[in-house]
Amino acid sequence: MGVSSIISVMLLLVLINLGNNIKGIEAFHQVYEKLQSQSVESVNHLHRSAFHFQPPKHWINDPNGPLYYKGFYHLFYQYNTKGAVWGNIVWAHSVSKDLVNWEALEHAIYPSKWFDIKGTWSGSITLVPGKGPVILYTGINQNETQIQNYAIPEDPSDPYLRKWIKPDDNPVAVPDYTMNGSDFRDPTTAWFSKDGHWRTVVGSRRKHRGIGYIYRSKDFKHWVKAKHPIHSKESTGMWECPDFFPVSTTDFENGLDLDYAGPNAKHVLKVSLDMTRYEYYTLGKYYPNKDRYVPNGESPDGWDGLRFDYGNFYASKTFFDYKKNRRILWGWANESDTVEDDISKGWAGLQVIPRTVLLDSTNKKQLVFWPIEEIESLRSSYVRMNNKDIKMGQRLEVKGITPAQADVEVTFNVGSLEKAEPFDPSYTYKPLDLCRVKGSNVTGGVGPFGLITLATPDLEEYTPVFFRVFKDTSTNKPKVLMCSDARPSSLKQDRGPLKQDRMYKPPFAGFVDVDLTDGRISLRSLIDHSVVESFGALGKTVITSRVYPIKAVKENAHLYVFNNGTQTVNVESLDAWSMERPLQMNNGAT
Ligand code: DQQ
Repeated sequence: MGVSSIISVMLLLVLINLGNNIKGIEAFHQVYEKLQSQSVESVNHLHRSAFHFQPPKHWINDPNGPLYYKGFYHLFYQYNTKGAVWGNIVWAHSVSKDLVNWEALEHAIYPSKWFDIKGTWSGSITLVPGKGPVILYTGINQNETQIQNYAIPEDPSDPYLRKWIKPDDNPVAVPDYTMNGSDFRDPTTAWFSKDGHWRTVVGSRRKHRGIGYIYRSKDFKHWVKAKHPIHSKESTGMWECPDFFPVSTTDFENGLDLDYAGPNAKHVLKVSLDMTRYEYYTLGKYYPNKDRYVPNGESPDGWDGLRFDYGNFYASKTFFDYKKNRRILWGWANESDTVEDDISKGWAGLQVIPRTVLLDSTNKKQLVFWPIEEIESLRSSYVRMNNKDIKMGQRLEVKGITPAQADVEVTFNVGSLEKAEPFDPSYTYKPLDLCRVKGSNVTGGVGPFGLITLATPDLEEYTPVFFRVFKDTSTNKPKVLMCSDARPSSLKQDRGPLKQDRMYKPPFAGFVDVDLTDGRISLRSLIDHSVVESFGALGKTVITSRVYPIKAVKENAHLYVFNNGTQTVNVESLDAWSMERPLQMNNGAT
């Protein structure tokens, strides 16, 4: 092959890879103008989640706000009032005392004024002393320009915060001549600094450079753009839903509020990339005097960066929970079914189970995420397995619970790493490519081993979540891959060749930073009919997947632990629970 053919092949591979990446999680709310107001006749419950946050029908996307206020957790979210695809977006509003049961309230914000007549898009809430909660959100004006507005509660003493006013002195920030009016959105929760200013970050881009503009205000009404963005990065495209917050480097139990300015903290900047439909974050240092954030360079600042979740998860947002001193993450998991099926089932999208966010105490180089403890109140029937060896090719069924609606925690011990396959660090393999090639049935040395969720007994349909342990040939240390593979999840046929007519069944994957010195690695999966949220090594690597089996549904779904590696793996402990439905999940919402 000549040099030019080699270059063409390489280019083709890059393009294919780029195509795959851009396809990403297909999370984006595509605009289907004809479909967005198609009313929902009835709701199909086959794949509806039981204990995840969902309204009774219609489309949802980004979590907005969240806030703890006067005894209630408030969740706002982007919601189509008229149908099951993206469109007609309002800020829907629900409240909860426990983050498990939710009461739907009237919509908080909807297009009604010149400064948001064409859209009320994502934003945040800040608790402003003396004023109460203030919403910052993106409004779309008549010219389709994205501008930033504020809204205040009609009655801040109402713990439900039912009614919101959008004052006439809006907008508070408009794009200037250097900025792109169609890419200027999603203001973050603001933080107060010692210099007497509030600050917020608004996502944007200049050509292919993703940008976070920082704005300052003394009174929360007049906002001035700082001279430089807080941070920007070439080739990352539009930054949607930025999130910026501190984490403690010494306290691994509590979260920090945004205005924390003491020692022993790092900052996190997360952005949601419109180009790839994935998110990534960096850890770094915030210089308040310069209005700058500088990533610490320990992880990539770009497409290959660390992720809150390596699966179907987007537009996420954290908030500080004053009740329990923790930082909580919400994120949206879109459908990956066909558009026609979304419409016929009458709903699309859910919010993942809220997760606490902390710096990883073991390496201090990444975050760890864990489902909020409140979700455990839904656990009912319980089974346990102890000290069971699983030999190569073995699969043990977890019986006695409802596998389609379950919480399962398992600790594996892999014993020796002698048989682990070599991992050449010079491979440019991305975890996703590795998982695509080394699926759950491809025999390895140590692994693949893990859980088989939403399965038929003959494995016609199944969603495996598993680890595969390699040995880094340069350091001799383990390199652990975690996969959640939707490829075998459903027998359902595509409706046609177009993207919208195909179910998206990707393998999702990430590496897990563990040294396995004691041989142990844990896996927890929350399984809820069409969503599987998995937490590797106590939340170091998290993967959410959406799947639509047609046989492995409800009481016909099964759950197994398995091992397809030559090395026997020990299940030190496995605890599994059926999960109940919350008593109240947005009943009666419109
Ligand atoms: N969704 C909102 C936008 C945001 C995007 C519109 C992210 O504000 O950028 O529904 O999913």
